Amino acid sequence: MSKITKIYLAQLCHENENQFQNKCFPLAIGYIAAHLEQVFKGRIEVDLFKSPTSFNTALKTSRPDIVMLSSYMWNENLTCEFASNIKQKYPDTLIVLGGPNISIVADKRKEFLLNNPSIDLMVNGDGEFVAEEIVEFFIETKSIKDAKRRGFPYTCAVENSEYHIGPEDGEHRLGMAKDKTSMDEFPSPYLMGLFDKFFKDGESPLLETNRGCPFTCTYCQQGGKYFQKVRQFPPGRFRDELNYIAEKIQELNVDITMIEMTDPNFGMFKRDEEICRYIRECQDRYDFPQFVGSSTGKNRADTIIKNTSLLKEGSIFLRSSMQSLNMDALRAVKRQNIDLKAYRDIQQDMENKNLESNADMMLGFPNETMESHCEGILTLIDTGTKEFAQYQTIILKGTEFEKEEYQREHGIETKERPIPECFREYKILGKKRKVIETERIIVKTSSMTFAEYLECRRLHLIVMLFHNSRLLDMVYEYMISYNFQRSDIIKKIMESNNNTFLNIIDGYTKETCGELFESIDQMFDVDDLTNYTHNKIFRYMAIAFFLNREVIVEVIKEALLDLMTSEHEEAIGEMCEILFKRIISPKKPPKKKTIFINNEKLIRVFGQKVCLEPTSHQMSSIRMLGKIYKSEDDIINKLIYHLRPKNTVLKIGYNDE
Ligand code: B12
Ligand code: SF4
Repeated sequence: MSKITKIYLAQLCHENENQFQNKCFPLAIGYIAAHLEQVFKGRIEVDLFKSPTSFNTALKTSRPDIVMLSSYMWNENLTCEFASNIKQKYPDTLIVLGGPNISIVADKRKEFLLNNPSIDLMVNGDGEFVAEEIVEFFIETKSIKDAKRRGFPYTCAVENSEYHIGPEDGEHRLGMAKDKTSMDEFPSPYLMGLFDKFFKDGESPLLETNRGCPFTCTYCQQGGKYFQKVRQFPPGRFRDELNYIAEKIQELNVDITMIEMTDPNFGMFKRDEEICRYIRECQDRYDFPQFVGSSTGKNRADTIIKNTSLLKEGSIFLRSSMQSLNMDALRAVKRQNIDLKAYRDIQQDMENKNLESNADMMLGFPNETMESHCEGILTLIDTGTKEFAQYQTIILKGTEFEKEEYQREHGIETKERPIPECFREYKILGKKRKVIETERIIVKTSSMTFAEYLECRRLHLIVMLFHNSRLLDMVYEYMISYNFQRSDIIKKIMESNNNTFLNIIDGYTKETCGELFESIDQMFDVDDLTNYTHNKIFRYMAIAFFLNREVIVEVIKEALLDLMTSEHEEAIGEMCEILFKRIISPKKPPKKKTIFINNEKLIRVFGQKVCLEPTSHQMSSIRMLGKIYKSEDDIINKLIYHLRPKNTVLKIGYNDE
């Protein structure tokens, strides 16, 4: 009888005190494992890992024939550490690295492989069919040397960092290869039970209904030609996966309330109507998912709104990824946005349908200036954008941005920053290893100085505190009824001279600078990196909301008094008392409160009373995260990162809304 080939697939995630840094199922290795199981039924044995601890335990007890590792920017160094230690212990094990975090530049791939000689093969793009070819070959030959010489599609080895691309480019790709399992027949890791062991961790199931993106953004790994063709899984498969997940959650009685969609443009396709209908059916039957995390499409807003409004109210966030409103910057990153008038109409339509939206904005694009970046955010605030994801541009592997010529052309300068919660000392196969993950972010370009970059970061914190939290909702309504714009108060807050508030902002700016390093080597010299590895904006949000709540409300009051005439003083005072009560306390479960209004001006706008109330998603998040992040330190440094800004204040309703 021939020997069963043992394959370990690991999509590792940093863990601290048994908590994972990112809380999603390891979908990529699930797909690869599902396909391999189907093809090599009975000839292989697969095991999937997300936890470095479990992976380490498994490796200590038995030798795998093949190890398949997924590389993302948040686990690259951890993954390479494992690869190196596995190779030392088991030199005959074939080690294959894949995933989105692989350079598109052949020289850079070569450099990486030279630095990581334990990695035998490195695969770019879709992994399923290439993994099949590699496993098939290795079962036959058992030779690492031959596997490295063989030339699998989009695969390289240190001896040859150019890709081998076969006569048919699409032959190794799911949904493009002729005579291979099609999208319709492709096995689901959920339905095969491969993910059953991950439910107990209480993380969000990741689901994919399509793959590929028709857009071409140069800072994004999905913007390359390789990803342009969108391939779709049948909706029925998604329905079955969702119901399977909902039933598993009930059966195991675990606290999982949300799913995360991987589709780069969720809701944008006509057939997404069916997908959304299935989500709604599941919500009605199982009260799950209470929240759907997704990156919604970049155009066809009417289709997206129509489709996603089928879901339960408040259970999805639409992401209007604007990134920038500066045409020169957009041209430099080959991105097209919808025009602002259409965007405004969409915000209005979403408001009418009670849909929440979020706009992605990126800092650090070529040709972007401090003025255009800040103006862009303020303009979007006035169009009714409820929340901003304010990203810094990272030089990601697999994108145009990583090319030296592109960086030179735009005067791009970068710094290394430790990724929050991705730092720890591990014991890997008996050896102690300090592992740090970093991101290389743009802090200066030909059009923006470093000082201007910091100024933009200060605006980001202000937007996070006052706008993203929804704390100003009531204030905005009041201001608009007196013909002010929302951005007027944000501009005033930017000019605030409240001392305690300025100290908070200064602390944030100092720590923002302090977390920027020239290289990863410098980080190893720091005694305790813990203080550098928390997301600064969320840390300062916790400092502001949980330790300085009265200051935050004071700043709003001062800004309003400065903006509006003295006849509003009483109304402002009463409104600020309500705002104070909206901010949750991390240690007390939030409760519903009804507040009667006295001031005539306020009554005219809001009616006789307001109701402050936690949403059910907020309650369950606070319950779940409260069990994990209990210490003062964790509450300040980690809680809001996972809770999300919107959940830091109670929902507000007017009269009996
Ligand atoms: C879901 C998701 C997340 C989740 C976490 C996902 C997780 N736990 O794995 C959340 C929401 C937390 C997240 C956050 C971020 N993400 Co994200 N995310 C995604 C997303 C949308 C889906 C990932 C996925 O599961 N796809 C489906 C699977 C099947 O595809 P896949 O991962 O590419 O795997 C296939 C191949 O790569 C290959 N493969 C993978 N592993 C292996 C291994 C072997 C051996 C082989 C042969 C092949 C192979 O085969 C797989 C099947 O075909 C992708 C974009 C996308 N649509 O893929 C971005 C993406 C992974 N994210 C990205 C980024 C940049 C981020 C953020 C930094 C964004 C930000 N600025 O904050 C943060 C970082 C968070 C952090 N600090 O940890 C980048 C990563 C680029 C890189 N070089 O690593 C991506 C690719 C998007 C992009 N903009 O380019 N993300
Ligand atoms: S940023 Fe979004 S739209 Fe642009 S290429 Fe990436 S996934 Fe597609």
